[in-house]
Amino acid sequence: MVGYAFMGLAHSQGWRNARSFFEPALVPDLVAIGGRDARAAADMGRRFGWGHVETDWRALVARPDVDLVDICTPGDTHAEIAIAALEAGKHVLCEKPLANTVAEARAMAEAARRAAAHGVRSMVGFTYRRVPAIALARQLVQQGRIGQVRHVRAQYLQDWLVDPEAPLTWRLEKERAGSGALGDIGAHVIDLAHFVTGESITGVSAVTETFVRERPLPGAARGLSAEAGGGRGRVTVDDAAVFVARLSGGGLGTFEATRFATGRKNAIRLEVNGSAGSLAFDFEDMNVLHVHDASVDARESGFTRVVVTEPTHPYVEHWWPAGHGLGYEHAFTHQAAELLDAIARGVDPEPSFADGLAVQEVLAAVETSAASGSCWTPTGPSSDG
Ligand code: SOE
Repeated sequence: MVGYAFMGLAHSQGWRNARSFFEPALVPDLVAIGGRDARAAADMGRRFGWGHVETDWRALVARPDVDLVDICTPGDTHAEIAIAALEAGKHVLCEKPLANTVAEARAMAEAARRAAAHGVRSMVGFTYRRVPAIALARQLVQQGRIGQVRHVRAQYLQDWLVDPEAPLTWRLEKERAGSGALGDIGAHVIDLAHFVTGESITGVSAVTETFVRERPLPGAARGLSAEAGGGRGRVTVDDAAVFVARLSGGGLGTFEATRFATGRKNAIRLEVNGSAGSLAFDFEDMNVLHVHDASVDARESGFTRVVVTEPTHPYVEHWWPAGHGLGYEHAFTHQAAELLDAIARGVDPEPSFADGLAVQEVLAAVETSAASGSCWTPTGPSSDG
């Protein structure tokens, strides 16, 4: 695994729990953890039982005892590491968004396609697909239970940047992160819309905004001077992105991704309205899916609150008895287990790098639309044509 921060933690516990709860045909051996800061990597290695520490990702990829490379680094390094690993014949799990640009994502999808011809597998980490209630939503759409999709309403709301003095971390640097709320969290809801509906986004009209354009550099919080890495820096990504979309089946989508939704910590909301019913999900109540069946007599119809913890629901049989519920981390265990299973069975897992590329194309279209402003019509005296 390359990277040891938040995603490194989430993935590490995923690999460990996959082994115990899913009993995969291929048992993961945590061979080596890599990262520039040897102390931080070693600390993670100790906590989760990684066997070795490598400070150069190239050395990690070259190890003959490494069969799979898990990339948990910022987006600016994904393409280089993933392509090198695939060309070295190693399976790859890569965090989202797949890359920082469409060109990189395309090169990665190409490398994945070439590698797959030799049995080398790749997957992109859109983990929320593996929340049981979301997986159930997809099953219901596939079974035709909501009919033709008319609307997708998707939001990913966080608030960790509301404070203008919150530090300027790598997530706020275009060169490292590619984009801001759009790529970091908007990518998740774009992928969920694709996954749940089975359709793709064919076009967008977007606005983006950066509310706070300058922030203290991380060193400032540690009392460093401007010369030594303190001071203030410019935010080069969006804080929020809002867009409307058309779906390949003729429906309409509205999307919102923001780090300025004061009071919302990790609210992923998805509602799909179809000709025969609707589905609604909110990650803040992640074990629940609201299901509306329009064929039920009007006197009794409405949204049913389905608690998605039955052993017959996706993934749940591997965990606790009905009603005990799963959390954020379980989706990472499901991800690890499904990748191991795909490798063992010799099939290509999902979401593929091609799925990651499809999301990247939407991200790029949103940025192009927002920058051009061509669909933007100001209100006021001149707006009556
Ligand atoms: C930060 O905004 C972040 O950690 C994202 O990078 C993750 O993808 C998201 O799931 C939670 O928030």
